[in-house]
Amino acid sequence: MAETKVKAASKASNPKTKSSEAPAEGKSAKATVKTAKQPAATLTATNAAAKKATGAPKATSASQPEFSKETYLTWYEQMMLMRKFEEKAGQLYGQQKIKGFCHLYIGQEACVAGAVSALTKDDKWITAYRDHAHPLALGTSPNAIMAELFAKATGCSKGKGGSMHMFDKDVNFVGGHGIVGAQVPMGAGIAFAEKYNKTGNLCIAYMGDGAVRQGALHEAFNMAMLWKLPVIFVIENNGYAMGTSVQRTSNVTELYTLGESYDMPSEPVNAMNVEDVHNAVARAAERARAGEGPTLLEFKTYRYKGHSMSDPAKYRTKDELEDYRSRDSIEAVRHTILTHNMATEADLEAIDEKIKAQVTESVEFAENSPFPTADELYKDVYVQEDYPYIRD
Ligand SMILES: Cc1ncc(C[n+]2csc(CCOP(=O)(O)OP(=O)(O)O)c2C)c(N)n1
Ligand SMILES: [Mg+2]
Repeated sequence: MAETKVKAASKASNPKTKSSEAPAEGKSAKATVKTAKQPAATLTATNAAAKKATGAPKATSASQPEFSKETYLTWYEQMMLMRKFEEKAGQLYGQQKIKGFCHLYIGQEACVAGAVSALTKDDKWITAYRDHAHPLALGTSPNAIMAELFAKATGCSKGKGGSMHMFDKDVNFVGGHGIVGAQVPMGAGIAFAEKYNKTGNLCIAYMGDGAVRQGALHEAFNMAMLWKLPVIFVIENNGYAMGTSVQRTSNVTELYTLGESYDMPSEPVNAMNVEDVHNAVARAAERARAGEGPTLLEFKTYRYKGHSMSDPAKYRTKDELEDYRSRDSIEAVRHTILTHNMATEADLEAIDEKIKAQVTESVEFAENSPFPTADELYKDVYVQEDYPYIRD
């Protein structure tokens, strides 16, 4: 059984493998998926799953590992790169090398790593402004992301996007969006194009818990269900929209239930656990590729830092932060790797050293790159090349 699952994992983590070809997932996970058509008994199970999703992570050390060694090592490296890159970005912001807005993803790494392993390289990604980790995991060079933070011409958005507007067409990352919730209908639109062009690809659209109160989200959910679009909507519920907790925003605090109004399969996911993220995204991808339409996943996660660099996060307790830190997704993966002898401490240290060198190189690259020239100002604004309505 464990052997089958390990094989399943390595197949699903192969970028060239379509998730629709991946073997069936775990039984317990399936029980958490529901639509409004399911009987009341399943609804109760789902609510229990919601509670479980906010609770302690699964003890991965006692049982057999769910995934292959390669998958765990890839997750470790990807998540460690996200964290070290952002810790450095935070320091550089303090030194005023990086200016403007800067929202860090530290604590939320599993939300991206688990999805990358469950999708293919051809799938499309879109998110909000907390957007450094997504392209990093998709394969954008750290140099191009650091240079973008420095507003340099060698950045992935040519230095004109900054922290909130990372883009990289080469890895199918469609941004990086500063207007809360704006990327949700865009994600549905991208999925529409994939369906229209019969590509077999899907779009994964991330949003924060604050974005779910936007009207456009409900229009997008309705149309995505009506047209059975291949889209995975992901709410990264990190508990707060700036300084406002989910509980202060609405009486509906189990955010995955918002999909029920549209009969959208919806489930809560313990996103401090990368395995759970992978499994939930793989299930959603399978449905999308089978023509069954969208899924709404509520990733229960946490950001260790404030909303942005200017937020001291005084609205939450130290105990709350420590509780999440004790369930850190990178530490959990590290623990699984070591307890199952997938690698030694020395092997992991070698990965850490490699990442440190990559981050150092990205800073040097950004420092030594030029700023965009003034003639870049009107470029990349419209597809058409002449601007008859702009006069000097
Ligand atoms: C339409 C709109 N309204 C308000 C803002 C200001 N704003 C920026 S971030 C933010 C909070 C969003 O929180 P959430 O969606 O939970 O994402 P998180 O920062 O937690 O990742 C707000 C209100 C905005 N950018 N766009
Ligand atoms: Mg939030």
